[in-house]
Order: sequence, then structure tokens, then C-alpha cells
Amino acid sequence: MADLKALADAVINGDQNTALEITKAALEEGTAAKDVLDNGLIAGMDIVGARFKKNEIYIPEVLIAARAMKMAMKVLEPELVKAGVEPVGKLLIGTVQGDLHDIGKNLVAMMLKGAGFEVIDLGVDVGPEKFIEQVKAANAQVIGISALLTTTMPGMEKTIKALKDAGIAVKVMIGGAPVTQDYADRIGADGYAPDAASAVDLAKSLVA
Ligand code: B1M
Repeated sequence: MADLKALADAVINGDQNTALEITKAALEEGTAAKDVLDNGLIAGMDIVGARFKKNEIYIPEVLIAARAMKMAMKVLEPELVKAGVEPVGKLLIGTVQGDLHDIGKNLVAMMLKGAGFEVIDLGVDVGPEKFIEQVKAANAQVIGISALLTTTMPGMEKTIKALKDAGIAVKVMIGGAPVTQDYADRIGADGYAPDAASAVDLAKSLVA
């Protein structure tokens, strides 16, 4: 029997090789890909998210855990596709127009992937037109926008307005160091998250 608890622990400890080995072994002995995902990788990332939220661990540990999960996902993903496992939800993410900061956005994207979301990362300096074009192409349920500069924050409002004008019904969540819940309410965003772990909870609530 595959030890999925050990797989979760390997993710928590950022042990890439062990995460990969257990994932391969589990698949070889016939464990369902979804079981490996839910009870191994996601279970591990859930704990990483909870510890990050309580400040028990910090960004480097989260990045290392995400890297271990990513390694295991390389062998798991094709099996999930074969088994027809649906992602928790589909989400587009990008840093707002004019803004090149992407460390926080990448962290949020990794945690969302860790929680079972299909994440399409549009990168940095993403304008309203690109969000609109890509959300139509991907048929995503949620758009996540990150901003690190007070001067680029208005780009979030511009994007929300452009989506409304284009008649696109998609949930928008925002975040980044200068962003607040008050700002999210003012510009009509569907949600705000102060950190990557909270962003996962928020995204889950937006697709529920
Ligand atoms: Co810039 N920078 N920077 N910078 N930079 C800040 C943001 C700044 C606060 C530094 C300072 O002056 N004290 C300041 C902004 C001031 C302001 O607007 N209030 C600033 C400035 C001014 C600038 C330039 C204008 C500097 C210049 O050229 N004169 C320039 C702008 C370039 C541009 O974007 N057009 C610039 C450039 C850069 C670098 C390229 C050198 C580099 C970015 C590298 C990169 O990202 N690839 C950089 C960096 C590294 C920083 C600091 C030092 C660190 C930012 C960071 O990565 N934090 C930053 C000062 C600081 O914060 N101490 C600073 C770690 C990251 C994990 O946190 O992004 O907040 P954060 O993400 C968190 C949460 O906010 C949240 O979750 C994450 C994890 O918990 N979150 C979300 C983020 N996005 C989310 C989205 C969500 C939900 C949650 O939903 C979608």
C-alpha cells in the first residue's frame, strides 16, 4: 500500500526526491491518481498553507514545498488527465498592468495549484484586454490580480470595469501588499486575500 501520509510529509518537508519516488511507486502499484493527489500532495500543501497562515513557517519553506509538489505533479498530471479528474476550478492570474512584481503572485499561483486548481498564469504587466481575451479563451471562473505598487492599483479597477463592460461574468479576486479589503470593496472586486493561504480559501469560496 502506498504511504500517502509519507507523501504529504515529503511535500511539507520540501523533499522533492521522496515526493517523486512515492508518487511513482503509488501509481505503479495501482493507487488512483486522484487519491495520490488528494490524500498525498494536496493534504501536504493544506498543512503548509495552514502553517504559513499561522506564521509557523515562512515564504522560503512554502516555495520549497511547492517545488516538491511540482516535481510529483509532473508524473501525476498525465494520469489525472487519463482518469478524467476535474480540477477544483479554473483560474487566471496575473500582475496588474505596469507592475513587474511577481514573487507574491507566483506564490499564490503555486498554492492554488497545490489546492487542485487549474491555474493559467498570464505573467506580469497584464492589461484589461489580455485578461478579457484570455478569460474568454480559457473559460475560467476566477481572475486573480496582484499589485505591489500604489501607482498600479487603479489598473485593477480598470480591469473590473472592462470585464463588466464586456459583459463577462467572472469572479475577480485581488491581492498584493498595498491592497486592502476596503479597496476591494470600493472597486467592486469579489474578494481580497492578504496572503497566499487565504487566497486559496477565497478562491475555493468563489467557485463553490
Ligand atoms: Co519593488 N517596490 N519596485 N521591486 N519591491 C516594493 C513593492 C516597495 C514597497 C519597496 C519600497 O519602496 N519600500 C515599493 C512600492 C511603493 C509603493 O508603491 N507603495 C517598490 C517600488 C517603488 C519599486 C520600483 C518603482 C522601484 C524603482 O524602480 N524606482 C520598481 C517598479 C517596477 C515595476 O513594477 N514597474 C520596483 C522593482 C522591483 C524589483 C524588480 C527590483 C523587485 C521585483 C522582483 C520580482 O517580483 N520579480 C522588487 C521587489 C523584490 C520589491 C520588494 C522588496 C519585495 C516584494 C516582494 O516580492 N515581497 C518590495 C518591498 C517589500 O515588500 N518589502 C518592493 C514578497 C512577496 C511574497 O510578498 O508580493 O506582498 P507580496 O505577496 C504576498 C501578499 O501580498 C499576497 O500573497 C503573497 C504571499 O503571502 N498576494 C496576493 C500577492 N498577490 C496576491 C494576489 C491575490 C491574493 C494575495 O489574489 C489574486
